Amino acid sequence: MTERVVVAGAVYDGGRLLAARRSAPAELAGRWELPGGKLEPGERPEDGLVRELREELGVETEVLARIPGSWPLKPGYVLQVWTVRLVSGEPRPLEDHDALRWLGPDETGAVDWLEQDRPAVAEAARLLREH
Ligand code: DCM
Repeated sequence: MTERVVVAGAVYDGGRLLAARRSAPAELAGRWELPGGKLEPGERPEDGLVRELREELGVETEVLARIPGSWPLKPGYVLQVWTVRLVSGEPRPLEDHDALRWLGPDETGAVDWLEQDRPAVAEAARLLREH
């Protein structure tokens, strides 16, 4: 069986990283994540990520680079993460989220991230600090 890919974005703007609090499903609600979602069959990861961020946050984005790694989710799914630049719009929690926060590079420990997002968040914060 081939694994389905969940794409997520480390969205940057003004030297800060965007964190999104999930509102569903119940077992994930209240935890923070890098926003994204499931790729459609045949969809390029970069295209799927731009689509998901448009649907979930109402923003236009540009995908910059892959954060190396692939993290297991529920059986049959893996998480892959890209850095993303906000191009236009102000993110709003339109779908799947009930709060958003912009975090500076030394504030990323301030929210309760989903376990599977933590390695990518650490790398995203390191990249922000290098800037
Ligand atoms: N997911 C995750 N980390 C992310 C984004 C998503 O663990 N940064 C998980 C939560 C869901 C699945 O991927 O189990 C699909 O996400 P969604 O419901 O947002 O499509």
